[in-house]
Amino acid sequence: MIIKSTEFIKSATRPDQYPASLLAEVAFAGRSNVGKSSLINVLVNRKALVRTSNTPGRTQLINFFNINGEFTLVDLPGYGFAKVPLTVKSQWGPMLRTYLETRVNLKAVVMLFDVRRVPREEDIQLLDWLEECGAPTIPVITKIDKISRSQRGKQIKPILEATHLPLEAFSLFSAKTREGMDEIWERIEDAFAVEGN
Ligand SMILES: Nc1nc2c(ncn2[C@@H]2O[C@H](COP(=O)(O)OP(=O)(O)O)[C@@H](O)[C@H]2O)c(=O)[nH]1
Ligand SMILES: [Mg+2]
Repeated sequence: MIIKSTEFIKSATRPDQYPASLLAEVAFAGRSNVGKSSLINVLVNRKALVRTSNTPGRTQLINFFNINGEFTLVDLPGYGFAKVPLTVKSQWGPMLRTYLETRVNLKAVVMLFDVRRVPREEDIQLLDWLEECGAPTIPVITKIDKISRSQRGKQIKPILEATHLPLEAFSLFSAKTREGMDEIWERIEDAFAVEGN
């Protein structure tokens, strides 16, 4: 993928605030601090198109970015951060489900898993919602640089068990080394290419 331009379009919580443009769209989902924003920045080769953070749980908006004037990347709000107020927590599910159910131009959702963490109930819940929404899921195990190559199999096993997905379903990624970037782009481009999806 050659990136010619990147532009923040807007933030939204409700469908009437989503961009009217129905360009092909790919969204990024996963718990707070898993590395969604970092993955997007690596994919578009920009240091800070999307703000990354050590204070997870802040982004409770759906953020839309236009790429090359051709398609849209969507940074979805994270979940699972203990310090987020309960009111915000209770809004997260409906906000996300509404987006997944109503966004007709959604072509794929990249779902991230931290290689060092065992998936929790919310992750599995989200996977179920993604399955229902009709757009294909692209599962990614990220922060792969944090563990040695020899530890990979052992670290990944709990993720495979919890998600019931085979190893081949996952792309392995590191925002630090950019390992896996080309493969994730290929999978996104494949999803864009599917007619009528
Ligand atoms: N070592 C390493 N750190 C990462 C990676 N991806 C994200 N991070 C760090 O994890 C933190 C959260 O990342 P961010 O992209 O803001 O997560 P988000 O909340 O899911 O958007 C930041 O401090 C990032 O620098 C990665 O692949 N490797
Ligand atoms: Mg983020």
